[in-house]
Order: sequence, then structure tokens, then C-alpha cells
Amino acid sequence: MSDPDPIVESVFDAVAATAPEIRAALPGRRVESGTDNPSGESVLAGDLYADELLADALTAVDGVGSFVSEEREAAVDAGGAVGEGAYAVAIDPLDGSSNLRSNNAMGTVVGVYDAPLPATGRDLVAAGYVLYGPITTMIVADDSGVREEVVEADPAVGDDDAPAVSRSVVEDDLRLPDDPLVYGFGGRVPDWPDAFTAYAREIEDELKLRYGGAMVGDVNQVLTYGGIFAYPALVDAPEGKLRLSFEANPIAYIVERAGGAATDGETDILDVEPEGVHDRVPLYVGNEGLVERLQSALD
Ligand code: P6P
Repeated sequence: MSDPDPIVESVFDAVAATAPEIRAALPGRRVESGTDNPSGESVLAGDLYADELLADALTAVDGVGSFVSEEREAAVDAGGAVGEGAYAVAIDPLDGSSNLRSNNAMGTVVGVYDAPLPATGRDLVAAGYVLYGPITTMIVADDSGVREEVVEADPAVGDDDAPAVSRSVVEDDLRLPDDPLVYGFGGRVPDWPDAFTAYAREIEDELKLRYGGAMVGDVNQVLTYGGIFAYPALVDAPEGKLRLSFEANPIAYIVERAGGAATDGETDILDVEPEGVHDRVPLYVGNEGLVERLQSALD
């Protein structure tokens, strides 16, 4: 097993350190901010708070050269030559923030790229996500594999300004179970293309529905129980909904390192060539056999 990359470790230390503050801020930030993000989606106060906190934390990390967020049009220069020793970090600060009103799972998605953005997923050196569920967990994937950690504020170590956090590894070699159990498909059924609808009908007869409206929560179900998650191409939105740089690529990187597969319906997600950092892409991700069946169904 290779030694951990010190910059990657610092990135996930910074992300973990913000988790208790983001979680504690959510109850008071369930309202609309009155603004839209570059993808044209309405932004909650929680989105903006998480984005600001993570921008401050990540741009302060030595070795982070630029920072890209779902909530920002362009990259933030953090100093350092990306691709020449410094990394570009792309985040979705609060994935699934529409779940804030309904008090359901949400999370933060992180991709660490060794190339200026927009870049393909092959330029990822690490990826992960924080999941705000009944407990706060963090998934971290790098070239040594995938691990799951529990993240907790640790007042015994921290101080009033920035409570330190404890990171406890609870699974150090996370692998997709061989026998898939769950599925979750986004979008409205009438908007699914016929070929995907036919595939969904097969899967519905085989697996159990687990769809919570936040990608990180739904993907975590797949990583835990085996299965498939998809936000498919839609009849009126062939590019789907999820963004490549800070949603699909990091998730594809994580699931492929856990033994699964990820596609846009035609090619491996990690090989999709983006034009811009906010490009959308259909995402089908999970057990290899289920993803291969999906690709055949869409051919
Ligand atoms: P829908 C959250 O807004 C998100 O980007 C993903 O986390 C999630 O998978 C998807 O959108 C949910 O979209 O259309 O089901 O609300």
C-alpha cells in the first residue's frame, strides 16, 4: 500500500474539520437564499454557508492550487501551479440540500484533481464525501482503496473558535457487496427514455427501492448493500442532472475503487471529456454486472 499523499490527507482533514460546523449550522439555514447557482438551481442559505466554510478551509491548504464549487461560476485561485505539484479541488458543498426542509440525508462531495479544471476523472488522485445522516461519516478513496470514517466534534481537543474533530476509521477496505440489494433512480418516470424504463422494470423485480433524493445518501446505500444508483438521461434533458466535475466523477472514482463501475450510458464516467466545470452528465453507478446490463439496455 502506497504512503498517503500529504496534500490529500490535508484536504480531507480540512473537510472533516468543517463537518461539525456545517451540521450545526443547518437548523438555521433551511431557507432560500434568493439566488441561483451556475446550474440555474435555487440556492439555500445552507448551500452558501457550507460553500464559504469549505472555500476558506480548502484554499488554506498548502498544495491546493484552485477550488471549484457547484455554487461558483469560476475557479478560485488558491496559489500554486495545478498539475505541477498543486491540486485542484472540486466540491458540491451541500449535496441534496433540498432534503434540508424534509430533514433527510445530505452531504459534501469532494474531488481532488491533479490537473486544471475542467478535467476528466482520470486526473483524480482522490475523492470522497461527507454524509450527514443519523451520524456523520466520511468516505475517502485514493489509489490505496476506499475507507469509511466516523467524524465527530472533539471539544476535548478543539477550542471555541474551531472545535477539533476526531476521525475514526470504521472500514479500511470498503468493497461493494457481490450480491446487489438496492436501487435508486432519479428523475420522473414519464421523463425516462423507453430503454431506461425497460431496464428499470427489470431491476424493480430484482432489487429493493432506496431513493432519498440526495446522491450521497443514495450512493452510500449502494456502497453498503450493493446495487445501482442512477440519475439517467431524461427525454427532455439528455445530459441528465448531475455535474461531472463535483458529483459524477468523484462518485465514479469511489465506486470503481470499491470494485464497481460507472458510466454515462456509453463510456466510463472517468473518461468523459468535459467542456466546462458545470457540465452535466447522466450517471449510472454500482455493481459491475448491473452497469453492464444498463449499457446493453441503452445500446
Ligand atoms: P431530484 C440534489 O439536488 C441532486 O443534485 C442529487 O444529490 C440528487 O441525486 C438529485 O439532485 C435529486 O434530484 O430530481 O430527484 O430532486
